[in-house]
Amino acid sequence: MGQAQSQPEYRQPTPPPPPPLLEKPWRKQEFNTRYELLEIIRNYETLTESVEEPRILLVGQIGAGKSSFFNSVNSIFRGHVMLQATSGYGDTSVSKQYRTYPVQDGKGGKRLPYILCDTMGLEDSDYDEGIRVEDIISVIKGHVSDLYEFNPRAPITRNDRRYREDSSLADKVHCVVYVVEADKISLLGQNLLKKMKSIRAEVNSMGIPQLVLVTKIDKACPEVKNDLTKVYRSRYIYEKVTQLGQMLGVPVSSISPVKNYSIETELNLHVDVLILKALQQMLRAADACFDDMKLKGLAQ
Ligand SMILES: Nc1nc2c(ncn2[C@@H]2O[C@H](COP(=O)(O)OP(=O)(O)OP(=O)(O)O)[C@@H](O)[C@H]2O)c(=O)[nH]1
Ligand SMILES: [Mg+2]
Repeated sequence: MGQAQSQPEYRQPTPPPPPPLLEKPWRKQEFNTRYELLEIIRNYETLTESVEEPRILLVGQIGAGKSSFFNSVNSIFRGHVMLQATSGYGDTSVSKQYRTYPVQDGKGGKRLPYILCDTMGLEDSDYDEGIRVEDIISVIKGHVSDLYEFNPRAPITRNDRRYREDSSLADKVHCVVYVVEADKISLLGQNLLKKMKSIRAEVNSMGIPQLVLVTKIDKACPEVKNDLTKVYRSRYIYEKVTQLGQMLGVPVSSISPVKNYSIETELNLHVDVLILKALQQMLRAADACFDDMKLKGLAQ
């Protein structure tokens, strides 16, 4: 018998990586709609007697871009980039206080019909760090008033002078927005997810709509950094948004990707359109909250 000839080892050629841009966008978005969106938001009305200004609450990890989102919305309506809420990077949350921000339509202009509520960041730790879940729930129920300084070691109590015992429907939150960084979705820690899930469970039981804002899309994908209009064709952003939807148990349709104003000094049409679109979603969600409350006889 002849010796078996050793066959040359056959190696599968490594397939080329999929192209970074999808052929079709995963969501339709025109980028020349800034004017229409501004008008829709300016003319928004709640159609609910008891509440004129829906409260939109921003919740999320430290440094996720909550304060920057308020600054971005404020900048768009002011007509130039503004840094009203303190933002930046810190070892602990830069925002320590509960802040409720109305937005003005231009300098000295009329007050726009919604309030953005900014909180201290959540920490991915088991210890007394970052905002407490109980405090977020108290905020949602309308018990916490503007300028309350969160204490990571103890939740707000009835004895605090900023505790509002009898909160009205107008004091409560009408849409909860979870803010998550696009470039950190795979890195969300278990403790942080646990905190977000317990907030979600509580908010679900209160019947308040919940949305997700994915920030820093410019940091997560170079194609998007070069051209924001590619956001809905970015394979990476699509994969991350889908993954986040599964992690938080929310539909992809409730997730809005944005880039906040961070280093720029001038407004940009494409940045504005994504921010305004996200805000429009939040106002629509608040409307759903009011419709539900009317059905339950809790609002007129
Ligand atoms: N490139 C980029 N940077 C962003 C974006 N959003 C926020 N940043 C930057 O991220 C840092 C943190 O943003 P903040 O708005 O302070 O985050 P925060 O969620 O309010 O953080 P805490 O108050 O500490 O909980 C700041 O330096 C911002 O300029 C974004 O969309 N893109
Ligand atoms: Mg902040």
